[in-house]
Amino acid sequence: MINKTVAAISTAHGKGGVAIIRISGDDALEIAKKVMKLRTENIEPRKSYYGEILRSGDVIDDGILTYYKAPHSFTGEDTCEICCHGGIYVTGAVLEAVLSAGATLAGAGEFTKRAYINGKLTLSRAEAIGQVIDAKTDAQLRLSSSQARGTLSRKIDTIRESILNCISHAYATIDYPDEDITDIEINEINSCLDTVIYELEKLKGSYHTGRAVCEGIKTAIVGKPNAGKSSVYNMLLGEDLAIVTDIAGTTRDVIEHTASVGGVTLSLADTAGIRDSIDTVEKIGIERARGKIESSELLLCVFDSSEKETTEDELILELARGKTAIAIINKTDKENALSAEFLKKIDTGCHKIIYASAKDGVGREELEGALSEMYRLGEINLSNDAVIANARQFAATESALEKALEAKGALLLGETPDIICFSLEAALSELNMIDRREVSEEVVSAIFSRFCVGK
Ligand SMILES: Nc1nc2c(ncn2[C@@H]2O[C@H](COP(=O)(O)OP(=O)(O)O)[C@@H](O)[C@H]2O)c(=O)[nH]1
Ligand SMILES: [Mg+2]
Repeated sequence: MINKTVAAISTAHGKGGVAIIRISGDDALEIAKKVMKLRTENIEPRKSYYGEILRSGDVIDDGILTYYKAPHSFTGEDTCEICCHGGIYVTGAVLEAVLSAGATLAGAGEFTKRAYINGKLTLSRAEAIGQVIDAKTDAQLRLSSSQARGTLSRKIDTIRESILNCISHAYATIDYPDEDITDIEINEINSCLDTVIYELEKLKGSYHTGRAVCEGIKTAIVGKPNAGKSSVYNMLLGEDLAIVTDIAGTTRDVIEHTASVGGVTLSLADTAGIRDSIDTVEKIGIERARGKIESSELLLCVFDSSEKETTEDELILELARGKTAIAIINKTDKENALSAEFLKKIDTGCHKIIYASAKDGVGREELEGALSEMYRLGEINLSNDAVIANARQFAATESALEKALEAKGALLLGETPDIICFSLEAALSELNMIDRREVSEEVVSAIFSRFCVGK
């Protein structure tokens, strides 16, 4: 138990209509009563009370107090929220009053951390709350809000139960070695294990989408000078952020912004056109562009279709080798001058071809569809499905799957049940890493709840 009562301003720093100062811990109500002159002594939970707010005996503001009694609060502790006027100075003054009345300033994320420690939230839900606050795109909001409500945690619970089920069946064969139940139990373990493996594979696969939505894909727009890279960039961002001119070599440095395209979050870099240049500044830009290509996962290769291909276009295709690349054949409002042979090369070298006219915003929808398909957004319901959203969760899922596959291998090889159990317990503890729960006690109680007969 944490006894220290903490407080902080829970609303954003800045001028607003109202602000909330949150106090959490055993002394929350006592502290709130010290700083507020209320009309009653009897404060009931989940009700709001109007009063004046005092600092060193002076009234500095008036506002509303709401009290949440432990454990029915976000943190699981006694919590008070004081709602005051939302000026920067007044909010700071109210916090100061709360601190002088006995609270300690809360650390970053401390309320959520307390909620986790007090068992009000699983780790993945706590992480998702952070993502709701950080969400910059609609897809990010839908996904993180669903995980914050426990979608992933519930899925993990279901898989855990299946693993526990396998373990108890395996233990049964250890506990009753003389009885002829082995074949039936082995079939049970086998089918149960198949479910576990299927679910873990599905969950692992969801990271392909979860990562694209939450963490974002490092993407570089590349092409020769004047192909229309900056125009594509602006089209995707919906703003004129990069300078577009008909002078080759306008973009001389790498510029980066985040764009949401078809639900996929792109960390999008516009680069200097790749060509041989004698201009020093442009040369540096080109070097940086090459570096950007190296460090990017996805390339949007822009080709100018109104002119015959050049060696620079060929070079772009070469640079794209080994990367995930989408070809954007731009300026389709003009007559095509690219040779059939080069178009064929693009087709072989790139995963998708989008015909665009960036100047007129044509091609965006097609690109949205392509990205949504590549990152399987159509197969996942972001508001309802369990989705792995970060590397930590992914690593645990992957390890759990490895251990489950190990158990399956042992089962197929006819290994002894204790070897199978060993891998299953390892799978369980890996999976538990996602929400950081203790393992052993669970394993024990699950086993005893099934095999208490005469033992
Ligand atoms: N006709 C036509 N012109 C375009 C299109 N996209 C870009 N441009 C023009 O091509 C020139 C170079 O564009 P820009 O985006 O600066 O190319 P970058 O050098 O690759 O960044 C500008 O004059 C643009 O207006 C398009 O789809 N159609
Ligand atoms: Mg440019």
